[in-house]
Amino acid sequence: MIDINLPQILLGGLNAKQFMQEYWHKKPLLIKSCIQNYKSIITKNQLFDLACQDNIKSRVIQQNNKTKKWHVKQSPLSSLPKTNNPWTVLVTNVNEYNDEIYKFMQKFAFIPYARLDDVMVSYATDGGSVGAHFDTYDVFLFQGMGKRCWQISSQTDLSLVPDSPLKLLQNFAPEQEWILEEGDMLYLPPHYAHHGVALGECMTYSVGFRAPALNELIFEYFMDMVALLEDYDIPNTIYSDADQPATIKPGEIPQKMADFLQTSLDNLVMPSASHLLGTYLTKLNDESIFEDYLNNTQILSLIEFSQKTNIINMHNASKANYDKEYFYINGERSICEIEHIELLHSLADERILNILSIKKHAYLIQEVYEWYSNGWLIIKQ
Ligand SMILES: [Mn+2]
Repeated sequence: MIDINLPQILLGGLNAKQFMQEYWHKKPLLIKSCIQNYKSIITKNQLFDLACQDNIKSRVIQQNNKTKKWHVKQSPLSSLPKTNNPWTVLVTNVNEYNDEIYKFMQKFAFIPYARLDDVMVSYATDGGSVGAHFDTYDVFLFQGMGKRCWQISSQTDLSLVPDSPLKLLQNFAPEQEWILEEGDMLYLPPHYAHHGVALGECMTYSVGFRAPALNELIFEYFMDMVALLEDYDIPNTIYSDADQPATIKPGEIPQKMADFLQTSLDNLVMPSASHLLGTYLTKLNDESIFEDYLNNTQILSLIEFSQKTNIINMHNASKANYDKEYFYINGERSICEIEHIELLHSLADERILNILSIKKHAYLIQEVYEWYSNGWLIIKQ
């Protein structure tokens, strides 16, 4: 785990505690050379291969040199542009497909995984840009290969250019400008206007965070409720009213009928907020990644697994978190028995588990084995 009291080069000499107190979700921070002896994390050819895979979300953004018109193409991409116009390719969730990018993302584990979204990697040709815009999330913009000029503004006018295929600011008024070189990083809180232009070929890694919106959560909550209804044993009792007296107000809903429903509603066990968050936040981006993994991997039997394995890791694409009662993994919930709490919490926090430590817990090893057979946990060679 990251020592949150230890000054970090990644944060320009601040420790994680200071960064969170002073900058996170509040104001921008520029960090020069945030990785010692920086070496390329992902090459442009590796990125191009990912960009053109069917199941990966990517897009190409071009701006016409003459007309200045923007053109956006969403994945699936069969090829990348061969043009003199400046263009950018952006690939999302690269952390799920590339071990080095995954490791890079783990440097930010001083922020709850519940907030973490993904690492998007972009490649741009000289002059490539996605225009002046703002994002609704916190982001660390790390400069990989090459250089990019960033302009930022604390402006509150966030009105957008109408009828554009891109979300572009109508009145961008830059206040600060920096040239980011390999290994530099810029942190931006949400709604901070920014514009990055590639100076020569360049690659940028965006560690993006998500913050769930209440309307989305509440919608999800009720969608979950619908699914849960199938598991509920709802009595199909039919309203009966042998005691209904004759009425002179036939238009009035009988109180007894309202009570009939209300009592049953009150008795329903509603999922807790934390339960919803656990399953919602661990929902997978792309399940096919596990199918691909299982197709190329020899899965051990339960006996081999418990005898031969020492260390098991979360697959890069697996998501896990926990609350006081439950452990959530890839959208599924499982109860944390008291004697397993520490182990399951460390699996979610550290994303690694020592099998020796769970050998004496027969039930837990069964469960962990099931996750392993789903491809959710893996044995790294
Ligand atoms: Mn942005």
